[in-house]
Amino acid sequence: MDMKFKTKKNQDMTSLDPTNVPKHVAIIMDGNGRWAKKRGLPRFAGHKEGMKTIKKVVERAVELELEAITLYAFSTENWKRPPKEVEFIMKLPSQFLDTYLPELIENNVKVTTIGHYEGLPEFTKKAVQYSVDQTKNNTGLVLNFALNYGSRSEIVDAVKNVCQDVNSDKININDIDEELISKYLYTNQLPDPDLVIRTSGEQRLSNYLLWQVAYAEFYFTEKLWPEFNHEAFDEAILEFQNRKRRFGGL
Ligand code: V0D
Repeated sequence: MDMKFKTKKNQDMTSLDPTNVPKHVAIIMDGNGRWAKKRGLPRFAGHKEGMKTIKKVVERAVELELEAITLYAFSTENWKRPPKEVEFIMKLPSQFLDTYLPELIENNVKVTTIGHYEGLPEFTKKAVQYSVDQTKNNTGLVLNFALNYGSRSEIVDAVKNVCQDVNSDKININDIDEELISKYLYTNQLPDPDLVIRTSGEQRLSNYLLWQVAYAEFYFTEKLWPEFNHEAFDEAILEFQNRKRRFGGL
């Protein structure tokens, strides 16, 4: 083995440690439109290509036995895009599932969603609901799609529900602590993300999982989402592990 890159504890810094992967990776899949533009293609083509990347990342996440990945598929801000583009994007879940649902089931993947799902078009909801139903008893990777999602709105919803439960004497004001707040968020079934990945060179959180990423590592890459692949995902996880090792060595 190459002896050049090792920590004090004699850990190899150049290859993935499969026993120390992040539990939950949250991803902002940016750069689909830019990928298409670079090739003289319409933005739609980039969104379609982006679905192939989801497949690759899910395959790798299954291999590495991650607990969950949360993908920012559609934010509440994305409604401001041209109507034709929104219309196209809303057809992607059913396309994705037509192609990949059998493979997800085979891999014991459980599909879930967070966000204001009821605000999506009927045909989009149907496709997503079907895949959630078909995979609800699966016990492997949780593939969580943030759809019509905004983090501040999620926190507003949580506050309202907490107040309602105080009003109806289900809980006492003194019961409110960080753990309770976490249970009122859409992500209550999941561990907090330990790694956030954003592609396409942007370095912002864009109203994504604000509460949940309090202790997460952030990984930014210039790669556009359609260019992101197994190797790029491994690189992000390796960087996560190396940061943990450096921190652990202090
Ligand atoms: C567009 C790149 C898969 C990023 C990927 C409705 C933006 C392709 C889904 C999907 C989108 C969602 C739920 C589900 C199965 C698949 C998806 C949207 C956008 C927003 F159960 N790709 N994808 N959903 N894009």
